[in-house]
Amino acid sequence: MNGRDPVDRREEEAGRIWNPGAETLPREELRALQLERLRATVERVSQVPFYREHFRRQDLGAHSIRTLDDLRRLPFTTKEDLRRHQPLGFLAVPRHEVARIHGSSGTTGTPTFVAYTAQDLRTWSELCARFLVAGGLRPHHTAQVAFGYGLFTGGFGLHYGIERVGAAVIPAAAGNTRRQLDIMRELDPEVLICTPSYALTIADGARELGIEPRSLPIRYGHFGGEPWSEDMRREIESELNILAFNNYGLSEVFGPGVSGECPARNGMHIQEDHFIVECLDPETLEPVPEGEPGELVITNLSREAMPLLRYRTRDIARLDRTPCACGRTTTRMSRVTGRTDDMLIIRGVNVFPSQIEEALLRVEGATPHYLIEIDRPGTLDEVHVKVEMHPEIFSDRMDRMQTLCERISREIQTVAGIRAHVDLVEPRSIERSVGKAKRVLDKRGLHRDDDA
Ligand code: DLL
Repeated sequence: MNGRDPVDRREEEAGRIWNPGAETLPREELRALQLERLRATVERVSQVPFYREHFRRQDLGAHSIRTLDDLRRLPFTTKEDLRRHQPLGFLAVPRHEVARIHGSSGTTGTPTFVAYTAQDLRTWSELCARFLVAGGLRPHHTAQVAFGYGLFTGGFGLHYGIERVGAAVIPAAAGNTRRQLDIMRELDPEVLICTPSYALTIADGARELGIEPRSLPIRYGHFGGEPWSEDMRREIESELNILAFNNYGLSEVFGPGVSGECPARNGMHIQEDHFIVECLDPETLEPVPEGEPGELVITNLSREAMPLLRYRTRDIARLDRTPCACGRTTTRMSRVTGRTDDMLIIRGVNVFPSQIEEALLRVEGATPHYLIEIDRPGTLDEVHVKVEMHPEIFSDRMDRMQTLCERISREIQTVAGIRAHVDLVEPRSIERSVGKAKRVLDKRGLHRDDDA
């Protein structure tokens, strides 16, 4: 079966480019195309009261965009702006031209809706097709989508991308791990599509049922929608014997499809004919030095229904403009290392949950299933990290457990620079997500519990 293919052959297969005309466009031509599309977008959003008002005050318009540097004259758009103009206050087309409406994955606050025209839906499928093919999908393949279908953009976005490639899609949707495994074993999909944490849940679920996860038919995984680490990739790849690819996007600027990895897996190629991505210091809003981490700020270039200018994603990543071995000419972004707003400040130290995960994966016996609990019983913050152990390590021997706790605590101190109490918990005792995992329980009442 598929799972037995040598990995190198799979890497070769993943080497294709879906749309070479767009993905390998010489930089000069790409910049010219971006400029033309930016002007058209500015013209288009002059219909939107939020931008119209700003343009009027600043005396701006499509005519003001002479070079790409003029992007910096355009206003930022924030999640709060979208919320203030709900529902659909950013619509740039008449309502009857809207073909679909999705929404943010908000767990709190007002959900924000995003709209698409029929043309937007075609563009979106193209964007997803590109990264899916870059990561091995072929027309003769079958892909199982274990993302939520609904307002969340993951399920439908990837679904239509797969169809665009001409592959078969199994819209399994999120959850019911046992059913996912049954489907997988009956239908032999080569490709699995979900959040990275759910991929591990599927592997765990298989073991529980006495199925060796590596014997499952899948060969490629496309994972996104939440942060994950290089260590987690290794874990997923070895558990499931697949090649795992990262892809990034957010509903406000389309959904999945902003960027995705090629076989070099050295950053995600940004689809720059459809987006301009800036990397800015979140305080000064000036560009960070080349290659430094900063907040990604995204401008839509091709969207009809709801193009956004300079959308502040709050995602922290680095940009890499050096050429890639795959031949694509686009800028790459690193993994998202955190969000400006999931950044925890613990006793004055900035900590991202992804750092805790990195620490856990360095310790044999710990799993990447964890929950960070922060409290402030007196004046100082206290951190407890609940960590699930591998079943074979879990034992009644207090001394062994104590040593493991200390190891983990030391690693957390090294990676994240904070002292944390580590509580080892039984395998499978931390609630599993079928979508995006919740990693933080902040009881201090300081951390804004936002969506995404
Ligand atoms: O999560 C879109 C998506 C679905 C992307 C499926 C990839 C695959 P939202 O629900 O609006 O949209 O959440 C967007 O999720 O701002 C990031 O913080 C986070 N995120 C998305 N992809 C990644 C990734 C979808 N590959 C928010 N790595 C974004 C890290 C990611 N974080």
